[in-house]
Amino acid sequence: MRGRLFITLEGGEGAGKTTSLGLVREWLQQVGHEVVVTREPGGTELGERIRELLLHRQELAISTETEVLLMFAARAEHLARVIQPALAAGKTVLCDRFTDATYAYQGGGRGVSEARIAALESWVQGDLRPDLTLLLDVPVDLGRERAASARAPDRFEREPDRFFERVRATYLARAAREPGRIRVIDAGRKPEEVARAIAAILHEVVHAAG
Ligand code: Z5A
Repeated sequence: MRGRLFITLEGGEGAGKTTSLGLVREWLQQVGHEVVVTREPGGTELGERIRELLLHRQELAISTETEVLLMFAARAEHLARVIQPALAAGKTVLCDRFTDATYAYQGGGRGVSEARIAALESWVQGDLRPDLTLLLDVPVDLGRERAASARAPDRFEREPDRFFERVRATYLARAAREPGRIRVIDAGRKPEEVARAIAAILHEVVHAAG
């Protein structure tokens, strides 16, 4: 069995992460990886409760600082109970969003300094970072259109377009700084074209990892 890769999917709303997740899992399983699929915020019982508070309890006022700390509280639990044990057991972890989302949404979107997020990242993760991040990039208006037709908006999805423009810009800036880890996929294309682009990246990166 092959494994032990930590792969994350990122992107703005409606970018197609959920759609792509199944495809990535199948691809990895076909080449012999035992895959654990999980998500953030969430992935543990406590994390899912934090997710509910953060996304769906719209009547609750949550300050920006509290929001960042809750994201990292959920992440600490997720790492301790799911991600690190799976990696230690030789499994590949496929996670729908991770810390790049905190930089994009709480950093770019809400204006929290990168240094504060980086301090929490070091504390909670030590030196663990994803091996590969698939960043599904889509223009904000197209992503919002797709998401709106898919389901009711969560607390983030009520933010104005300019919030999501900052989120997108932060993701792309991070990808420009870390082009080896963060691979940008033009997700504005047809699903089959997006799928082909993802498969090509997986082929290159996963085979290079051995
Ligand atoms: N968040 C945060 O702020 N800080 C953090 O640290 C973390 C998260 C970890 C929940 O994330 C929220 O948490 C998120 C950021 C915040 N808030 N927002 N926005 P989530 O990942 O659970 O929720 P989401 O980003 O809102 O996911 P989504 O809207 O479900 O997007 P998606 O998974 O990328 O899209 P999808 O469900 O695959 O596709 C949406 C629709 O588009 C659906 O009808 C598809 O059939 C369609 N679709 C997908 N691809 C295509 C293509 N290529 N063509 C046409 N139509 C398509």
